[in-house]
Amino acid sequence: MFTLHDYMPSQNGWKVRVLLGLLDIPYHSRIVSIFEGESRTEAFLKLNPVGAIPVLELDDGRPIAESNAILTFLAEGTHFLPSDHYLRAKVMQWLFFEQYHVEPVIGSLRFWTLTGRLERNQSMVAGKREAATRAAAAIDRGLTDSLFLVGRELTIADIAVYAYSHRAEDCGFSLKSYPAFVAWSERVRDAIGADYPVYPYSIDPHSDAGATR
Ligand SMILES: N[C@@H](CCC(=O)N[C@@H](CS)C(=O)NCC(=O)O)C(=O)O
Repeated sequence: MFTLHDYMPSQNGWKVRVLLGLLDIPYHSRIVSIFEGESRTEAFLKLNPVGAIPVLELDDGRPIAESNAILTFLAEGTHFLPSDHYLRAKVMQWLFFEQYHVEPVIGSLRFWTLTGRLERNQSMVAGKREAATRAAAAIDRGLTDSLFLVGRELTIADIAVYAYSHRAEDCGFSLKSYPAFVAWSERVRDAIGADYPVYPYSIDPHSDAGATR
């Protein structure tokens, strides 16, 4: 059985949990206490040299890190990753977009906001907020003529981009000016279903959630 090295408040981990669930793949969950340094131990760095979850460990022990690489691995041969050459490249386009324009932007702002780290990162906040606006506008424009990011069906592009972007309001960012984005969020939420909660950082006593520094 696969093992998912995970941290429940992580939306990168959430992406993988969602796809494993939608594909009905049983797995063993191993929680990594990232704020206590468990992702930086020698043993964990052998699984992922960067020292971050999620990591999917295969039955034979081989690890795959980076949430979107894991999604691609799991989705191969399923309707979540089209086999058509062009559509596959379009899925990749959104996966790379997510890692550059969404996760390090909305993901970071949300993390700082929810764990009391905004003030200590103040010098980067204005730039990130501007980048978040650009990302939301890009997602909105990308959805002008289509139900999902790539065609008419949910793909791993939607799961990846939705993971952090639909939580933008957690860091005080209103999505009201992006109607196509909001309508798509509702479609993705309905397609995914209610079995995949977003966990607050406050479930982890080591996260400093609630601090104001
Ligand atoms: N680009 C990576 C980012 C992974 C990442 O930043 N994981 C965070 C949790 S969301 C982590 O494990 N941080 C622990 C650390 O940096 O020590 C992905 O998409 O998987």
